[in-house]
Amino acid sequence: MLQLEKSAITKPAKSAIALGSNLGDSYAILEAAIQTLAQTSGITLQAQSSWYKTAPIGPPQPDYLNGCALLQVQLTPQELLEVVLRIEKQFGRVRRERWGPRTLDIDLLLFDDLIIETPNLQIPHPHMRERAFVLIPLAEIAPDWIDPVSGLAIAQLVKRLDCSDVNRL
Ligand code: PH2
Ligand code: MG
Ligand code: MG
Repeated sequence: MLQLEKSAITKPAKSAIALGSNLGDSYAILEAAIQTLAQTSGITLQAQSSWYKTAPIGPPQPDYLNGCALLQVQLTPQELLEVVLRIEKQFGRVRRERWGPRTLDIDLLLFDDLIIETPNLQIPHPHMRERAFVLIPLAEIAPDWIDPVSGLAIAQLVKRLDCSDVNRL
């Protein structure tokens, strides 16, 4: 019988992700994480934003470097989540306090026009609409993507926020 790999028959999807780091050599870590993603089977890197230096949200901690990327994926959202969790671990992520400092954080923001509400994965990312450190880089590479929850484009969402603490590197 003809054996087709799952990836060969799944229609590619588009996903937007956010990356952040505020421990270690953040720039080198983020660039290496993007390259690791780009080399992962089932993932094609389509666009990468600039990196931004951003004031921390949450407990007192160093400034972050943040950016976003657009991926074409032949993976389910759950499979993509497993890939990014594995890459976070590979770059030394240790989970301590919520919203505390980290060598690498990769969050799934959008996946086609899907709305997913499961205990370990929510898409669109539940906090993306209020975070300038997410929306400013995302607006650079996907201004017209419509957030399926609010019905607003990323370029519209970013206009509602104070963007003063997010500065291009
Ligand atoms: N991530 C957090 C908490 N606070 N602040 C900035 N500036 N950038 C982040 O990526 C960030 C944060 C939890 O994921
Ligand atoms: Mg995060
Ligand atoms: Mg995260």
